[in-house]
Amino acid sequence: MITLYSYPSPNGHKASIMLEETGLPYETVRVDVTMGENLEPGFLAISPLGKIPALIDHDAAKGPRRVFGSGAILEYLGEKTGRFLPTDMCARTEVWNWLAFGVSDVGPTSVDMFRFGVRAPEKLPYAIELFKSELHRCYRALEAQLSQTEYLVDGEYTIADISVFPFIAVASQTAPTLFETYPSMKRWHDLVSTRPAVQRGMVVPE
Ligand SMILES: N[C@@H](CCC(=O)N[C@@H](CS)C(=O)NCC(=O)O)C(=O)O
Repeated sequence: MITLYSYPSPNGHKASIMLEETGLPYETVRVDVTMGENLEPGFLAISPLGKIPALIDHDAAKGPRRVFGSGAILEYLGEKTGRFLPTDMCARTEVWNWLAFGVSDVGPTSVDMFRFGVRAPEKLPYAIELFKSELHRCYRALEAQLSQTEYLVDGEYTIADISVFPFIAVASQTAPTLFETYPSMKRWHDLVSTRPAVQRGMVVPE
């Protein structure tokens, strides 16, 4: 059994999509980050930064094991199940490239855009323009890749797709005209969206 600690958000959804895709048995503990539950000592012992997602694998070799952060969770579950992670070294390296892109580029830039464009009480044009331009830099990179490959890494759905998809899904909802500029990104988004495990994972926790 796996215990997933999460909250409805793109990073949390990466973990729940992967759990749904692999079919591993899991339970979900909702950690309300808006109420500070993520900063309680019990959760910090699992996720030192106090961020979701995190999980405990109670069936790991050598006893229960914690895994925190969406990238580590995708990699861990990919290794544990041997699924959505190619064995061929060339393809595997490409998976790492795009997995890291999801964790270090499109994810944080989307969050910064939301913070400075929506949340900030004072709107700073410099910050808004900077993050907008960085976000479109990410989208251009995705568009270029997806105009050549069905999924992010060749014709195979992998943890790289899961690492990026939830942020593109949210962006397409908040900016309905986004896909007019990025047709290949739309094709890929629509393809990934049809997966039943993705649909289930995107609503965990409720
Ligand atoms: N690098 C982490 C980032 C996780 C993250 O930013 N989680 C947010 C929710 S999407 C969070 O827990 N925020 C609470 C906080 O920052 O206090 C990952 O890829 O999972």
